[in-house]
Amino acid sequence: MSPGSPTTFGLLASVPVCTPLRQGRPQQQVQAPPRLQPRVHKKLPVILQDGRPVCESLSSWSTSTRRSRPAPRATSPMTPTTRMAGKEDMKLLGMLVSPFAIRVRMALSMKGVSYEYAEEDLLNKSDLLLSSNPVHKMVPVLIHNGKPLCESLVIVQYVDELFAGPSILPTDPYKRATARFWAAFVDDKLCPAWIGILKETKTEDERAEKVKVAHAAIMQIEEAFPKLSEGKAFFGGDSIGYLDIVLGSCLFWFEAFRRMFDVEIIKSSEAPLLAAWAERFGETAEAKEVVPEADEAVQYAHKLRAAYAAAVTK
Ligand SMILES: N[C@@H](CCC(=O)N[C@@H](CS)C(=O)NCC(=O)O)C(=O)O
Repeated sequence: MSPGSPTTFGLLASVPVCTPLRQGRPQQQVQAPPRLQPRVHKKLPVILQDGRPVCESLSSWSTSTRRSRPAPRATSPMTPTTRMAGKEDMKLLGMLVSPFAIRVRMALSMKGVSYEYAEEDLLNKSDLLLSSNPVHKMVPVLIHNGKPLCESLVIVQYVDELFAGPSILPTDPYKRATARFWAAFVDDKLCPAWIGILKETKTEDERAEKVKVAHAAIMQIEEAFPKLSEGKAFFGGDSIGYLDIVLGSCLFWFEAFRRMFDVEIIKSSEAPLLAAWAERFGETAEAKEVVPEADEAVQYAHKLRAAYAAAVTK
């Protein structure tokens, strides 16, 4: 949108009944918006910007509040807080096979930021992790000049905003909001299902149920891929961006499940676009630099399942 161009915003938000879904998020049956996220959540609010729907309140807020700002640039804007990579005091608390930590490592790598990396033992968490993320006690935590930041999506956006260089999130406000919508979808719908395969399944039936949920989420992303990628190789266009990192960081775990349980989360027969995207993602320099071999995940999974089993029989 160029500054001053006519824009129509319509907000569909008038139905009063809200049912908490997860973490208090309102849930409401809503008529499907016309395009782009047509059958995903069916919830309010939806903002219509020039006829294009933006779903999820946090995504639409970012779009609507940017209305009067200057037109986006192709690279991260050099605001007073935007820095050149290189001389920052950055420490990342991560774990080799944590897809969430991998997102942050990929973002730092894309911006050319050097940082100290500390591998956490999640069965014996460090005092630094516990004091830096007292709320969730999880990796990743990025400690920048002594100040901790938690939650992978928050950290990736922080890194993107802080450092100059190619933008990780789309610079266009609508595409940016849409990328955030789908990132939230990956974390709210897909991740609990595939992590559930690892943690919560004892029988084949339980596993099959989790695989079904993960698969359904994948099919929705498959349907959205052509529009999000605009016919290009990646969600981010010709090179990887925010959504590529968010979803791509999970792929080696899907391969681990295939090896462990003979289940397929992305079936090339049913999700050919995502299957081809996953191949391309794995071939990128960024993925090769940071994403571990699936066997690392298999080994970790055995260790984790043994720890869960021991905890249950105590
Ligand atoms: N929503 C979080 C999820 C982070 C997460 O699940 N981290 C896991 C490792 S993959 C963890 O630290 N688990 C430790 C625990 O559950 O105690 C994010 O995006 O950063």
